[in-house]
Amino acid sequence: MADSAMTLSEHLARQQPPSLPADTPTHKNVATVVERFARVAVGIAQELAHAALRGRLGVVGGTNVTGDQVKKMDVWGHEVVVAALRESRVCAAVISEEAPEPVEMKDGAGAVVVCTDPVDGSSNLDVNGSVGTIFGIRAADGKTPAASAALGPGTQQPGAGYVMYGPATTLVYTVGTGTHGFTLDRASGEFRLTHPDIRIPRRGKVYGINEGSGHTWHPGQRAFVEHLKTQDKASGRPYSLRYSGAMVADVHRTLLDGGLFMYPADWSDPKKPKAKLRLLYEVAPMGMIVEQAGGRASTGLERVLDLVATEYHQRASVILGSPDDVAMADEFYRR
Ligand code: AFP
Repeated sequence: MADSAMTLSEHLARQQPPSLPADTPTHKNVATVVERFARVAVGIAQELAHAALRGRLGVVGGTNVTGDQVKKMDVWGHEVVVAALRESRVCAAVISEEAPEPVEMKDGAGAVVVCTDPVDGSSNLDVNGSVGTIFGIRAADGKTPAASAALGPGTQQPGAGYVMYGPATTLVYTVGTGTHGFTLDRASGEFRLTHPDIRIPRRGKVYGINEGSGHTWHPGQRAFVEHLKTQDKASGRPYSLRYSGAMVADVHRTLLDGGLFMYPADWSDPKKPKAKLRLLYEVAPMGMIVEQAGGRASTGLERVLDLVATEYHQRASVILGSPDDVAMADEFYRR
């Protein structure tokens, strides 16, 4: 890609988000958050590349609020992301996977609340697999605690994004004007536009899911995956299975190639289905990114952006990807 490709800052400056309710933050505040994540991602990518050499791999001991084993990089990632957002002075609070309670930021101008998983997929770290950073942005409402403004449906997000740390470091963001992808030029430290206005294919050929948990799924989910695996040349089946164990990597592939990423709930007790992924900093941001690329994001029973968060670390199931594929999944849930 030529050095002349647009930088992230130039691109953000050209976006004119659709008109939002009066209490939503200005585009400038949202753009500041995206730029902060870009800046911090350069440091995270560097640290990931050297983590084994610096003794940063492995666990610190204990689990986080959502029950995952905490890795050293999770803790470090949380600290650098929170520090970068504090310094931005546009954040009123940060809700992070690695902190049981939101981090309130009384010294900032406080236009936005950021929900983030600083190092998502961290169980991949010890095997040199891809990981990511996910963020969703919400408007602050001036109330105390500031973080409570993040509760509510994902349709209220003025922006969302993720960074994928793979062979290249890629940043994908949306502020409601489509979904755009950038690649880090390591020499200059700039993210440059490499994937403008990403449009997800209407249908794909690949599905990603942890099939080992198949026995716990909703009957509609089980029937749907069986359908995807059943040979039928005319409708392009069977689909292939790809699953990395890092949501960012699986969503990124789905966004570019089409198909499905699914993390369904455990329906072993149909009265209390239990999801794994987190609504505020995994499911809702990815839902917005995929919808802005022309895709769909559903639980099988409803649109994920309509799910109302009532708790900071609330969980939700998700089926996201190509619009025709997700519509087909919904149909199986309805049967
Ligand atoms: P970790 O950050 O604890 O590795 O969890 C990653 C994750 O939240 C998400 O990125 C993956 O899609 C999902 O969990 C993988 O979960 P399974 O290991 O249960 O398939």
